[in-house]
Amino acid sequence: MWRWLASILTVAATSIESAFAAAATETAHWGGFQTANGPVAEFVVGTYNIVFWICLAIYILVQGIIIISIFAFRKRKNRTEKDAAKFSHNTGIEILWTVIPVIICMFIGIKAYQGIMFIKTVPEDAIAVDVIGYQFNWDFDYPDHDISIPFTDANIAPLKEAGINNPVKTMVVPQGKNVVLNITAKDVLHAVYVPALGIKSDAIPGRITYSWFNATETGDYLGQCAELCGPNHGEMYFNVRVLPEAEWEAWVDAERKKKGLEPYYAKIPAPTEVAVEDNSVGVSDVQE
Ligand SMILES: [Cu+2]
Repeated sequence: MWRWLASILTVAATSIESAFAAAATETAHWGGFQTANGPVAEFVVGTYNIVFWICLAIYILVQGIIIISIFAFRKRKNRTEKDAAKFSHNTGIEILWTVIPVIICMFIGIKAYQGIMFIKTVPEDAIAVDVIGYQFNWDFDYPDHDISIPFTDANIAPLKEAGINNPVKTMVVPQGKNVVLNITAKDVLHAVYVPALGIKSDAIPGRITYSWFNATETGDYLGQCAELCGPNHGEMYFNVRVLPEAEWEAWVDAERKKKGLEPYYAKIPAPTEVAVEDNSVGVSDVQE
């Protein structure tokens, strides 16, 4: 019996030890989440953490009561049926174990509702990217900038780390700016999933769903399809590259140049700005 108990304790100690070892690395949360990048991901991971600790406390409480009961109330030689407790109800405890779970559920419900409102309220200044899923890839179009992502790249660090060698498309976004993804699909259901940025949204044919984020750290972040959509669903990866704002603007202008379009962000020469101001005065004069 004691050997059995010792082996259980050893397993528990080993799991706790490995959990804390994982917590020490920055790349992965020991509950399974990637390091949150930006306010949306922080809200998602923060809410998960609160719920996780509540669950852990309940688990320890319930298991503790079970283990104590097994040992304290086990059958003993000098005990007979007459020694057993005869009560079947305890009003105080029954009120307590009704009220406490209600409070916990209400707290989690309110927290989840706040999260949904936060995730679904897109900031007005968000830069739009249209995301279109199809079997088995993604299109990323920038409607305000008249560009789309044409290139694929197999040489992306998070892909390499995950053992993925297929070339994938890279959505390029600026650091510290609000970005909204307008998501749809061409054929069947897909889902856009970028764990580090807190994005997970269904891509539904004939419907537009949306999701926003604001990446505070630069770098490459692995995304994938999270809705079983066919035989190559497991290879429907993409990359999100977060660039410093100035570099992103230069990238937009370079992509526009490839299409023969004027730069979007490069500064307009001073004389033109003066001319625009003069015109506006003229227009307002006419209107008056
Ligand atoms: Cu899929």
